[in-house]
Amino acid sequence: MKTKDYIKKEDIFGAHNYHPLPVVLKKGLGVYVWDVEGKKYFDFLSAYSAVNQGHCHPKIISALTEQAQKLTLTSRAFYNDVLGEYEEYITNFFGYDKVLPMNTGAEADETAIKIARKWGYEKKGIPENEAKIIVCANNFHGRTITIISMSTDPDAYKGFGPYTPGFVTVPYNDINALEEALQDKNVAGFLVEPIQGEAGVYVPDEGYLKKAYNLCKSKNVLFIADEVQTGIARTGKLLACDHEDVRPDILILGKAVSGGVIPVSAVLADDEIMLVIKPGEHGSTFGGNPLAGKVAIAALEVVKNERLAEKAEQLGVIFRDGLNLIESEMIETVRGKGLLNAIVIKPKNGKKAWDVCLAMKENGLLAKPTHNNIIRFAPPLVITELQIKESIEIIKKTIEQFD
Ligand code: IF1
Repeated sequence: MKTKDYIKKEDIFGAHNYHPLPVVLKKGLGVYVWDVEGKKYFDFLSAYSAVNQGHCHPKIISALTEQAQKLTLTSRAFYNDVLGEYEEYITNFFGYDKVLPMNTGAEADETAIKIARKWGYEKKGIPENEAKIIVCANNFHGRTITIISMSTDPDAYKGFGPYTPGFVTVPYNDINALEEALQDKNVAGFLVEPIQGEAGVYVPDEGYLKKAYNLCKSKNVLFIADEVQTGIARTGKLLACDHEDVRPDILILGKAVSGGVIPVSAVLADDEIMLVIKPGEHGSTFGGNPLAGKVAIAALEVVKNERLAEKAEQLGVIFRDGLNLIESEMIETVRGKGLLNAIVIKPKNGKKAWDVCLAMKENGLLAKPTHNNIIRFAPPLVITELQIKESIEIIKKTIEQFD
């Protein structure tokens, strides 16, 4: 089968809920992926930052295969001999009393919302069914009905109503708007992405998160950080909130918790908050399974042992400097933090970000446009300085083809 045959099969038998770049991948190792024709590429998407540790990291894969031969799933109806070890590891790793293990990012966001609402009723004294969660315009937290209910993007919510009530939207990076919304005594939590990924790698002003956190504290409101995309070393610190020394009351993690190997997500909080959830009130069949536990421990060990946060910080500077040196009127802006970056493309002769991504693919680098004119660059954090420089050359050469 050739590329077009694989694409045709998906088109016939799969729902049409995606519009992928026309490349069919069959192998990945570290920062590289290979397509079915044998062509090699730099992966500058990393499965939307799930593969921070690089494709098929040998340590993570060996944890996977070892545990897969012993025990994969018990459900939470019984104890298993890995979950406690994993819970101890991840809570120590991020510095929280407790973890609630789930599978996907959306589930973890939903979990955080449930915890915040319950906390609002039991601890803050909000009248039953009146809790509100403040969210930001242009957020992305996943695809469930409740999550799209807090989206401001018509592609995400239109046609899928009726929506879940209980959300208040404020503009992102607007501290005054947040302060005003916090006047409402029924607010239980403020849910925020430290950098908005889907919005196009939108980095808020320095100090925004810290001020937002302090405002939340002054109103007895939980500061809930969705670090599904920004967490686990991507932005140059273990968590993007670490850049401002903010410790979220509820921390939401997903994607790279498993290095992109299997779906693993996690919600972390201290006892005062987490213990409002009682047996039978939340969970999932796969959440906390022993395979996930072993994979996540290995994936987090890689982050620490290979100093991926420090690498992301250093290489991010080199990468943005390199992009800023490209002289082209097609590049309107370069922005980002660590190795979560984006360029804003100014269309030229009808050529848009999509065309640039197609041309980069031909030149051996994979990235995906968002919102028509933005290209996100997020390579695996195991990338070397030499590889970063090679990548800059590919991007430069590609952009220059349009001049
Ligand atoms: C898709 C975007 C990225 C997320 C944050 C929760 C979730 C995500 C901050 C949900 C998921 C994804 C999912 C992916 C595309 C993608 C994405 F472009 F849509 F915005 F990464 F930038 N919180 N992000 O970014 O996690 O349930 O998917 O595990 O194909 O929908 P999930």
